Amino acid sequence: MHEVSPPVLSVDEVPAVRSRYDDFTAVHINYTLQIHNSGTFLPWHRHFIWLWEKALREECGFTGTLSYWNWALWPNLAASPLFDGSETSLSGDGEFNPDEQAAQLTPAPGQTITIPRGTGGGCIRTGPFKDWIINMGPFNFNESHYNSLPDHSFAYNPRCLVRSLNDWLIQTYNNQTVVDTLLASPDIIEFQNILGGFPNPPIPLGPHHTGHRSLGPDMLDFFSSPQDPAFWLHHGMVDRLWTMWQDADEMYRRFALNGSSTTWYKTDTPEVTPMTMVEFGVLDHPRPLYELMSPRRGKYCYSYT
Ligand SMILES: [Cu+2]
Repeated sequence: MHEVSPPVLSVDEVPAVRSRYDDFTAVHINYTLQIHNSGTFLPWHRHFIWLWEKALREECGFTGTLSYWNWALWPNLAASPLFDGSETSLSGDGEFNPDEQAAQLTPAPGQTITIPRGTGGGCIRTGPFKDWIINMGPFNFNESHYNSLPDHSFAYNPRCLVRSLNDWLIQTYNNQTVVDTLLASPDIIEFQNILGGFPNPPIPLGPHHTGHRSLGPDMLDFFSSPQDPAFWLHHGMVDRLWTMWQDADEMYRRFALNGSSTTWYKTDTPEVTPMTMVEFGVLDHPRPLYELMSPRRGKYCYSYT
């Protein structure tokens, strides 16, 4: 029997939490070992970004709606309106860091992929998030294989936001062919395998992972990635594609779920069902998954174009 860390009971008392934004990051960290590569991944993140939009609208006076990063539209990240470094962007690349190296990944036994380094690797240079301070992380990816959260999970560690734009990743793994293949998935198992890339991926490295990786180390952080504001638009795209896939077959896909509620599909928790409860710490009360399966039911009322 594996131990999974208990939920955050009071994020307000966590030293690293210095802002409302940090509440969201701390909650994501706290549930990381349940909500990724698991049966709760899609509905949990749907509700997480919905809570974010709600906070923006109700607490920050935002009158718009959460948008999404349509990966395939922008094969050159630095030329996209999202990451061109302009005042209306989410800021662009980081300073060039000569120490950043190409990465070698082994997504399956006997299979090695060399990912060229990105173009930055240092603190963000331009745009609205220049001089932005993030307070949590970084985490070592191997810590995601633990059964409980690392000791330093909520330590206060103020630092700049680092980016390293990587067009190769976006062009290779987040192109329209990949998106079309994902949408053609016959069942939720295949949909999750293609999106997540693990385990036994039909396409090595899924577009969820590579979208994170294409922006650099802070966005790639398995625990604290919400600290990069692009997180919300990346997960907007994930939610959009899940919505499109669900909408294509109301009868069989609306409540289709696959996996346990432990990260890496560990079997120490049962297979999720629509009745499985998921938690959101200080952000919301626990919800059964069935409430999170349709953008047009219950509390939700949104659609994608
Ligand atoms: Cu996440």
